Amino acid sequence: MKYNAVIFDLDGVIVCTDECHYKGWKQLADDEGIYFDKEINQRQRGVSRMESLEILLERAEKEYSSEEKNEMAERKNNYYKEFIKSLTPADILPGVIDFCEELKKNGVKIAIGSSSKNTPGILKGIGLDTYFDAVADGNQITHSKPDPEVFLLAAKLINEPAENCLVVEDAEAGVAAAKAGGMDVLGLGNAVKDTDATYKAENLAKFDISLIK
Ligand code: B16
Ligand code: MG
Repeated sequence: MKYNAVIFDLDGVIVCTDECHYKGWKQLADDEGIYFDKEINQRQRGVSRMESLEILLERAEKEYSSEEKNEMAERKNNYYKEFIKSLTPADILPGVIDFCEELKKNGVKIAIGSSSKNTPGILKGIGLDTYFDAVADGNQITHSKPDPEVFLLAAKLINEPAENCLVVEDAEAGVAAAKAGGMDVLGLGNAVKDTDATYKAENLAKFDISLIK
């Protein structure tokens, strides 16, 4: 295979939690009387919880103190956690398992690189908590995507230099993070519009694996 390892983003690549994030932020925005829509939500994909809150607050009519911001981020996370409680293995996105099994069969290591602090709970919910060779997530990093930190950490955990790793991403910030880390990228979903992606596919079920063989 062309790569020794594949690092997967979580939300939007392994499991579709995007709608849960949207609903959590929307509920918070409604509580506070702040305008929020799906276009604004697109810009929150791949970036940390606090940075996502700052994006939402661009439309706020008043200033919030840092205590208030911490409370709001926590409130959104509580809404979000309620929504993701019902995740099961049936929520794994199309093609994920077949793709990973093919990689494993060919001796390619697999890892997660997610900005989300909820990664451990989500992986448990979908039954993949022991499936990956390494998990790098929002609990272990200080700079979220587009900074490459989470992908560089994942590469380090599986002992592979960046150039031997392929990142699978669905968000602009994630594609930028992978490129900044010196990694090739397979862009899925919205990231197919991203000219920086090395390969593009609507989802993993539609990706022709022979391109990386
Ligand atoms: P949390 P990913 C990202 O996950 C989400 O795309 C992004 O919308 C979210 O703000 C971020 O995780 C932080 O999530 O609030 O759960 O810590 O796409 O990098 O897997
Ligand atoms: Mg994502």
